[in-house]
Amino acid sequence: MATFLVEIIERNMSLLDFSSDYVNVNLSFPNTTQHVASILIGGWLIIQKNVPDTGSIFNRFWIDYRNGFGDPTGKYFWFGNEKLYQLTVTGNWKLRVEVQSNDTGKWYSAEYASFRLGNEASKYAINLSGFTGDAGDAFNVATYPTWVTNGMKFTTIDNDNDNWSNGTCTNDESGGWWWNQCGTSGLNSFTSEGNSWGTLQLLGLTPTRYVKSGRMMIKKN
Ligand SMILES: [Ca+2]
Repeated sequence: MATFLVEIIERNMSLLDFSSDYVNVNLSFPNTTQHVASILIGGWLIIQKNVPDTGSIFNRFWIDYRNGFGDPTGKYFWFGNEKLYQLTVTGNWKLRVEVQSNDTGKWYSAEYASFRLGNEASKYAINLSGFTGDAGDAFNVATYPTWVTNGMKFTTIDNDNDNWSNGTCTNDESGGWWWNQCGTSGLNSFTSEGNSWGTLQLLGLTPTRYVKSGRMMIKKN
């Protein structure tokens, strides 16, 4: 299999709403000719950003979540499930989630030592293990089995793969995600009270589960 390529083309970019040093990269994928403008922060590749107030931008169809949308230098961004699948089959990748409490403004983080997506035929099912961090493991809420989203398929408004038989968990506010019935991790809403990282509340860290801003990133081991 071809190797994962990263070409550094620019340094020290400044992003809206997040302050840090960034490296802008082009990604080249094995088996395809596409090149994707992307951003690394401290070696982490940004795969999602959300600052609620972005209209219904996350209320999108399967093909959009498959291919990706938004701008990694802007307020919202989804890297794309197909590219995530192609990257995460090339070796072991870590996932880092950073969330800002809508109540307190404080940031928390969750890391998973292993992260991969299945292919499109598997509906890009997510597989996570090796949690660490102070935000809690909202993908694996042991006390609420129907909220465990680790292992779930991806669901969009036009491709319902969740476990809620009476409808889809992806409504106007909740956006595409790996839903169960439904879950307490969800960062692709366009409202502050749609985005949630439920372990913030379950662990007593914050009054509610709601997330003001958030981002996700991956790094190859
Ligand atoms: Ca359903």
